[in-house]
Amino acid sequence: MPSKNLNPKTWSVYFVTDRTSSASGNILQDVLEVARAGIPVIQYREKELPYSEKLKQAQSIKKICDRFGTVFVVNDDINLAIAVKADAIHVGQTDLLIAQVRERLRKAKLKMIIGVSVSNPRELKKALAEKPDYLGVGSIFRTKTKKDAGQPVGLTFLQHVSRTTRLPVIAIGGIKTNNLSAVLKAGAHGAAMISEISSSPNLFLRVQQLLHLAKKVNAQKQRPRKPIPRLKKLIKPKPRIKPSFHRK
Ligand code: TZP
Ligand code: MG
Repeated sequence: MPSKNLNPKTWSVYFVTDRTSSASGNILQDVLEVARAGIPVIQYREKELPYSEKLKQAQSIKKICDRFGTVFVVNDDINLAIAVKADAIHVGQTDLLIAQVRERLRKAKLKMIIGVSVSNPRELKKALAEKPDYLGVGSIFRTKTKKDAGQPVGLTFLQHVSRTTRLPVIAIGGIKTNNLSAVLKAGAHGAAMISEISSSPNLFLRVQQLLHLAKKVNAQKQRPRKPIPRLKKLIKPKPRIKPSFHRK
């Protein structure tokens, strides 16, 4: 099994499943394409499905993720996350408290990365006190994918979160190829996407393009800025020649 990169700061592009936004309608096929393209992380997020069906799908996705060295995250459902031995669990504000998640993991003798969503300063304060392993911030832009996403929080809030904490920050909501660069420049370590990936006619290519772009932007962010040379030193002073009538 290839090793997985368990540092959320390296999760530049993060795929979240959603059968209702999938062009193929087959999330296992989507997951396979996305994993094959080298995405570092996939989250299983399927609402309103019977547990037995979710379990079957999650088990298959876990296998694909293990085969490609992709981190496997389960959304919300701690029972499911434990049953499939996910690498990580992501909880929203209305889901379990992180303390409860930790207690369940301790009893199951499992270690998982824990992510939590924040969409305003109050939630940020609460989340920081709970000490998760990473933060999901959003919805950054308007999105049709999550009906109850509320008002977009925008790049300003994302920038505020990134400056407030040293925790890894993953942005979500309305992120597309054409705004990914702005999201990463605002301080996010990575961007989670549903429709931009799942509604693409070629998921493999789309993910490769997104990864390439994220790598370029993140490399620019990390490069130390060249100090601007002092102008004075650059402009050599012209030798002052006294007008000849002054010379003796
Ligand atoms: N949480 C906040 S916005 C969102 C979730 C799950 C939906 C993101 O979907 P899309 O299609 O990438 O905007
Ligand atoms: Mg949730």
